[in-house]
Amino acid sequence: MSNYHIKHLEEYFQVYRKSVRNPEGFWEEIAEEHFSWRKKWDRVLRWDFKKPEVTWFEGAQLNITENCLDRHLSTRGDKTALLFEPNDPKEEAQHITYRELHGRVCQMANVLKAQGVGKGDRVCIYLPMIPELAIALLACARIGAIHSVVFAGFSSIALATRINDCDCKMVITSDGSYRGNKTLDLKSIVDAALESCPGIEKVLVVQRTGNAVSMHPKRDQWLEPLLEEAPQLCEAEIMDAEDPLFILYTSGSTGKPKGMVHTCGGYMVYTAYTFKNIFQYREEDVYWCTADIGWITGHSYIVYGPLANGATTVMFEGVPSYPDFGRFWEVVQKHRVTQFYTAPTAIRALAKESLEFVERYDLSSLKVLGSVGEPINEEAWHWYNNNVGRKQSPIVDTWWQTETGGIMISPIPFVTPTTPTYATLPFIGIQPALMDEEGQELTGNQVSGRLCIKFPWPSMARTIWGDHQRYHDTYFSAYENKYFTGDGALRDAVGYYRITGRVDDVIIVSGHNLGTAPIEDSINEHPAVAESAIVGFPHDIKGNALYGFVILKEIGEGRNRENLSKEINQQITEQIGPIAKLDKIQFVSGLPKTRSGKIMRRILRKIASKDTSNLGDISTLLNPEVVEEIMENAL
Ligand code: 7RM
Repeated sequence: MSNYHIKHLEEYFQVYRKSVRNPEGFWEEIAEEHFSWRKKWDRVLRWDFKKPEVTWFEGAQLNITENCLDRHLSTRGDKTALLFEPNDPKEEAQHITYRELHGRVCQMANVLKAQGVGKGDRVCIYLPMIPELAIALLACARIGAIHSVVFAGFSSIALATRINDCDCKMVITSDGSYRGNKTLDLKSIVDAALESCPGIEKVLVVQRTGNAVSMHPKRDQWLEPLLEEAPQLCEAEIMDAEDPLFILYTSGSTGKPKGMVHTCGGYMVYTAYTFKNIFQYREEDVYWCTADIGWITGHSYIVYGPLANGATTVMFEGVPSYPDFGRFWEVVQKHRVTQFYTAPTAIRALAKESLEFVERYDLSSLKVLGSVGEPINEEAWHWYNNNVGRKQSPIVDTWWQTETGGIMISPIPFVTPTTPTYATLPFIGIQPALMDEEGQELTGNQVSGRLCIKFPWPSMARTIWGDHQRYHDTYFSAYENKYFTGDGALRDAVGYYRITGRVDDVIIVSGHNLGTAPIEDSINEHPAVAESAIVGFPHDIKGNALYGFVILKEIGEGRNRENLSKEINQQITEQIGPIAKLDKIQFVSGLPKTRSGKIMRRILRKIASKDTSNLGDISTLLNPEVVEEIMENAL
């Protein structure tokens, strides 16, 4: 018997030791006993972090959708797989069984094939949180096409960049999307993007909102009529374990977004195994992750991880504030949700509202609460624990990344004693290391440094699409033979990890990673702007908000600063999306720079956070006088 389901702390330590002493033996056993393979591997692991090159289950063949769908049909055919909760609480929820989901995935897979999509082709998915989104991912996986989901809050320019980077030939989208009391016109965003995407041959459009859209002849088709005619059976394409399953873009501190490539075999094994343990998932549970499938959390812990375990996974179309701030809890009560997984930013927003919104509902079904996306502050942790968990549901603070594919550091509920703000212990098979400034590993406890991982795990991204060199440089060049996460962390006296935040120029706003460089580039394109620098500052709800320091060329006739601020945010919204808008814009005459011309963000960060008691050494600056001016006019 392998250790698929860990039930107490001693067992965790014992299995952890086993996974570190003999990783290949350990993962082989998990893979063998809990998944269906068309062909077993020739070799469990091959790795070299210098190149870098990592393969898991080399030579094995499988299709992840057979594991997520087909193999459940005989035992769970009538069980709800997807539980769709619409934006409007008056619209009925949909319970889609495993049998029905299998049929619908096959139908969509057949449509994709008929439209010329084949194994290895890239398909961009730009959809709201409706069942067709999950179905589209699985349909691509069914036929071996590589999905690239773009979060439907990104602008047309951001969408076009992602479509072109991996050369997608198709886009799957919808006429529109509902978000609270708003209706967004997704199709026209796609139309605008496609003006600069010559590689797109076909656009399939799901009808959701019924608003008027323009359909480009030959290129665009409504999906429903095609689905209706498609057969409900589609033979699964046989994939190699190391064939790409999907690409998902994440922001870096510089340059264009990075298309992280995840592969079939290892990703399946690791997301399924972490899901089972970190949510202590049991057959009769109703699991709800509030993330959007446009992010890695949705890929791994709404779609693949839960379905691989035959779970019931809730997909929620709406927002926490609509029709009022009780919506999450209303849904928990309505569907008797047992595991609830959300982001600190949502918790903080809800904690600001009246407690009545929580108290109104029966939350007794909840067993496990999860947190992901950014550090959870102590206050939010206690609010969540006291009011949502009624001090009975352990909180799993799960640390991981788009690049890691699955949860890396997290308590196992009812197994690992939790401590507020701590992600606690590495998950089975994960070997973290903290590094000092000199590149030495900090051994022992009560140390803090930069967080690395020193041994491969099955769901790690294998490359950046089209740029393996950048994959090497970003993650494997800072410390020899280690994967560098970009985060800082501390290890306390008992060996628990606490993630302290990014140590690079990525800022996490409401749980979304934003690179400063692309935002600065966008601002600098404004004709009145000479130069700019973005930093994060603490924000009650968003965790961090963006503060822009902007040098103007000269303000032309009829332009004032207030208008300019609006125009700058408008420009950011168009080029990146509303999530990257600046909360504060300060016009300055210069930016503090080192002699080599680098902006000293450290100083700007302190000014933006109103923490100017100790600015550190500014004598090495090229222009120390500008610091005084910026401080005086700080917002
Ligand atoms: C899953 C996800 C990754 C970055 C990561 C961290 C931060 C995520 C936590 C966290 C503290 C956590 N993928 N982060 N989870 N920081 N505690 N539990 O969010 O690629 O979008 O972001 O998010 O900085 O490097 S992501």
